[in-house]
Amino acid sequence: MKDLVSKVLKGDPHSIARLITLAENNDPVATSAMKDIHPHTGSAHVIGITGVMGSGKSTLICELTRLFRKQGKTVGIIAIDPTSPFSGGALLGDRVRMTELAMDDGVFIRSMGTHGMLGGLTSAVYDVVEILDASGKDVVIVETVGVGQAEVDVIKIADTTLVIVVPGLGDSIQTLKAGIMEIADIYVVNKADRPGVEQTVAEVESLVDISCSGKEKKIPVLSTVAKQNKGIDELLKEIDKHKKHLEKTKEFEKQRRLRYEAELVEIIRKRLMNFIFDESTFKDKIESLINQISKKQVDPYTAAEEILGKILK
Ligand SMILES: Nc1nc2c(ncn2[C@@H]2O[C@H](COP(=O)(O)OP(=O)(O)OP(=O)(O)O)[C@@H](O)[C@H]2O)c(=O)[nH]1
Ligand SMILES: [Mg+2]
Repeated sequence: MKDLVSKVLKGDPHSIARLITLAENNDPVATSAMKDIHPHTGSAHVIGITGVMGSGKSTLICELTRLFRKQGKTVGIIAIDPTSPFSGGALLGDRVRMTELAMDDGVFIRSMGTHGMLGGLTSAVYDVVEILDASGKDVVIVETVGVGQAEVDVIKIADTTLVIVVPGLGDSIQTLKAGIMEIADIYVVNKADRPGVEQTVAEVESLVDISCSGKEKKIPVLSTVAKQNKGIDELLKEIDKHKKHLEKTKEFEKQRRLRYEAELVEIIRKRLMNFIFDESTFKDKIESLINQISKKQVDPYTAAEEILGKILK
């Protein structure tokens, strides 16, 4: 185990992959390794990228990664793929772009299924971010599709969050209005080669004006054509600017605390759920309470209080 940790800290890709798999499987070895790894984390810039399905997130990540590599930075990429129950494969958008990145030693790509996630992100995602950070990656990018809790949770993990929208999709603007407006640090209107881009940019900007009114910092809105590598330089500049802004203000620390709080809550939640629902101590009790609830001998609240009372004892 010590050997595994020291190899991960040296950036060995096989050891990184192995530890991630152990973490995904809730292996006790991983728990122990994660404890050793934590002191070595904190230097990676974590970037979250969310947006509707097919908006070009993966393509954008590939292009951004290329630029980071040109700057000599190493990159870890985590693609959270809700459509696939499999994990471990590399499922980033464009194959040619992918292959090029996959052959680069300075890039580590991992895809994770949302299988088994209860709405939000599992603690395994937090683990993977920590592992890649500790392995020396300068940048860690997390891709999530903009549906449900996972996209809201990504802001808790990421120092800098990008929300991707595309022209002509009234839907994506509606989604923004419906509440993810607050999560973006940078808006990207990708597929700017498509008709309607000016209108979409204008719509996003007017939403930004409303949500940023009275604040000193306005959220930037950029347009890109990821497929043709257009606008990526400017995007990278905005990302760097945001990072500098975080470092200059107290925001960076605040953001990190948000991540650790989310991670702590997730670990406790998972452990408690396992304790209550997997341990045999409670299994029979729960079965019998469910029977009683069905027969109206007890109500669900009283039953829940009985279980909680046992834990708190
Ligand atoms: N026209 C146009 N197509 C693009 C652009 N960027 C990406 N695409 C294409 O859009 C499709 C989806 O791209 P992805 O990068 O896989 O999008 P994604 O958001 O990662 O998709 P999911 O992970 O499935 O949600 C691909 O066929 C890309 O080639 C762009 O700027 N313009
Ligand atoms: Mg993708």
